[in-house]
Amino acid sequence: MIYKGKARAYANIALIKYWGKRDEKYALPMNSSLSLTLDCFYTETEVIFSKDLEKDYFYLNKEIQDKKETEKISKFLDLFRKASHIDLRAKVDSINYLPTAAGLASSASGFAALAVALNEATGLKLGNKELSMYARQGSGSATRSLYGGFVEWKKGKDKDSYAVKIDDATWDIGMVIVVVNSKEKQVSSREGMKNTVKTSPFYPAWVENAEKDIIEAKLAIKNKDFERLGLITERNGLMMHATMLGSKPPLSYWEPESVFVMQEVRRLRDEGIPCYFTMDAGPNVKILCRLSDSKRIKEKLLENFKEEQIIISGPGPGPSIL
Ligand code: FM0
Repeated sequence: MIYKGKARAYANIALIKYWGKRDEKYALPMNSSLSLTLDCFYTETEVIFSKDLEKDYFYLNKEIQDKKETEKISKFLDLFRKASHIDLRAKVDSINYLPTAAGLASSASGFAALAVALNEATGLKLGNKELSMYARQGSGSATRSLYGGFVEWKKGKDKDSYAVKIDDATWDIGMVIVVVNSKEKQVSSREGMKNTVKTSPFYPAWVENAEKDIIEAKLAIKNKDFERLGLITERNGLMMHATMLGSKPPLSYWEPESVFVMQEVRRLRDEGIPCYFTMDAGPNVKILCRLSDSKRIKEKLLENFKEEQIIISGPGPGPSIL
């Protein structure tokens, strides 16, 4: 007996960030977050359950993964094995499609693609809301990759925390991603956020403010008010980094080039191009802009960065079954 499924899911970048869990076991977030799904980067994953397999196998970009990585996947497979009563081992084959070796987070598109492939393979026929709750338990940011466009991941009550679509983002909006460095990060977001929750005196203020930012960002999206959305995005990202700077030991993902790009964005804005930066748990900078301005922004950055360090992306769609 063989059960098989294959799916594609796109990455997303948070405009209002997720940083911290209130429950580690069920991966429940402290605050709601809001993202834009991107079309420049996606993961395709195939999963096959078979009675001929004596253990789980996980291939990433055609390379077999070690015990630690495979265990993470096995735990995620267990959620679906339990729900579907399919007690077979599986082979998971995952490929990340990126324009360059960008070192961008792939856990969001990765776990979203795996969740959709597993839904197909097990025949569970879960809806997107349920699937986003499964994806959440693989990686928090994956919750939001179950939809295209602007997506909110609602923090919810008790164990109820899932993603909803806010807007298709079919207006003139996009991102320019500046890859300043593609080295492996030293502190994972998982560990970084855990320690921030535990030790940063700024953390309660972060949580309180995040809910206000969500309301304001949703209003800006509803009114297609790009500048308001940009300003709230930039401020929220900086506040997340301020919160982690306050933790013990202090945590920072910034590199000198990151600061340089942030200053360039401010300069571009002064020159009349509306654009706003945000950063995640790494040194790369993402610039929210009008898609129609993205080429001009890229040209400006080409004065200091190489072609392959600058990626333009439009809004991406939700996952698809392959
Ligand atoms: O995406 O511990 O999902 O909202 O990217 O796997 O739940 O890797 F800037 C950081 C992503 C965090 C913000 O954390 O953590 C965001 C971040 P996990 P993730």
